[in-house]
Amino acid sequence: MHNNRTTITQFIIEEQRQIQGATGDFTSLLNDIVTACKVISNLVNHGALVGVLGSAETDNVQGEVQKKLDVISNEVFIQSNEWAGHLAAMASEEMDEIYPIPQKYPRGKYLLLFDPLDGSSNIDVNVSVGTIFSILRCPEGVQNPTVEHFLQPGTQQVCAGYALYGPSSMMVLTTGRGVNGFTLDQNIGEFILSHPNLKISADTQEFAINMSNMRFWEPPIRRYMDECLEGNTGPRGKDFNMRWIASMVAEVHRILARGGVFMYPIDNKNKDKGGRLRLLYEANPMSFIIEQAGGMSTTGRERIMEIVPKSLHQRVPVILGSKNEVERMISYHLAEQ
Ligand code: AFP
Repeated sequence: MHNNRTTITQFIIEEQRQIQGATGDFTSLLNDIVTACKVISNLVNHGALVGVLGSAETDNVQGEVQKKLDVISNEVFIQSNEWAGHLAAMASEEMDEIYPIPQKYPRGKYLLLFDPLDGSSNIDVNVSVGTIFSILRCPEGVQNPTVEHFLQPGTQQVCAGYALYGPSSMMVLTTGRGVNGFTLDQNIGEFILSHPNLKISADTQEFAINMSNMRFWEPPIRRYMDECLEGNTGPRGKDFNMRWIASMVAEVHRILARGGVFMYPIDNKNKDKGGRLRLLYEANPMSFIIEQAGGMSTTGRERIMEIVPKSLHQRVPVILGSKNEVERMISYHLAEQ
C-alpha cells in the first residue's frame, strides 16, 4: 500500500515534466525549501526541550519583538537555500535588507521571499504556526539583484506555499496549476500527497477577524460584520461562526479545508502603516494559493495580486476566502466610494 504514496519530490518532478524547457532547477529549489521546513517543523515540535522558545530580545524591521524561533527559522531558511545555485537573492520578513547569495556560491535565476515563522506569538503557548514562501523569477540579465527586482506584483509568482506546524505538519503548494497539500510522515521524514486539488467552497458561515479592533473599522467592514452578527434574524438570514487563531497560515489552511473568510482590513489603527499584513511575505503568497483554490483575495478595493509593490516590507489590507463572501465585501467597499 505504501508504494502508492506520492512524495512531494515525486509530485514536483512529475509536474515539472509537463512544462517544456524545465531544467530541474525549480524542482531542486523546492526540495531545499522542503528541507528547511522539515528542520523548522522538528524544532517547533521539540519546543522547550531544545531551548527554542521565548524572546530573542531583538526587534525586526517591523518593530516587532522577535522570538528565538523567528531568528533560528530565518537562519535555517538561508542555510538551506543559499548554496545550491538556484537563487540570486532572498528577502525575509525578519531581515531589514535583501540577502544576496554570497559570492562563494553560484547564483541562479530565482528570488525567494519568506516569512520563516508566521504567527510566532503562538509559539510559547503551543498553538499552530507556519512558514510562508513565494518564488519570483529574477529579471533576465540581472546578476546582482537589488530591492527593486523583488517589487513584482503577485501575479508574477512562479510558486507559493506554506508549511503548517500543527497537530500534523503539512505543506501546501501552488505553481499555478491548482493547490495540493502534503502531510509530513515523521517516520520516514517525507511529505506525502494527502490533499490533492484543494478547492474552497464559494459560500461559508464562518469568518475570522480580530474583533478587538472593531472600534477602528471602516464602514464597509462594520456593515459586513454587523450583518453577520445579526445572524438568522438579520439580512443574511443565517447564523455565522467565528474563529481567530492569530496565525495566518492556520486560518488559510482552515479556509482551504472547509471554507470561510479571513480579514485583516485597513482600519484607523493601522492606516498609517497601510494595513497589518505584509504584501510580499504573507498577502501575495496566500492570495496565489487562495485564488488557485477557487477563492478570492482583495484589499476590499483591489485584487491583492495586482498591487505593484513600492517597498520590500509594504503592508496591505487583506480580505480573502470563499468567493461569494469576498465579492460581497468588495461590493460594500464599492458602495462607499
Ligand atoms: P506574528 O508572526 O508577528 O505573530 O504575526 C502574525 C500575523 O502576521 C498573522 O499571521 C496573523 O493573522 C496576524 O498577524 C495576527 O494579528 P493580531 O496580533 O492582531 O491578532
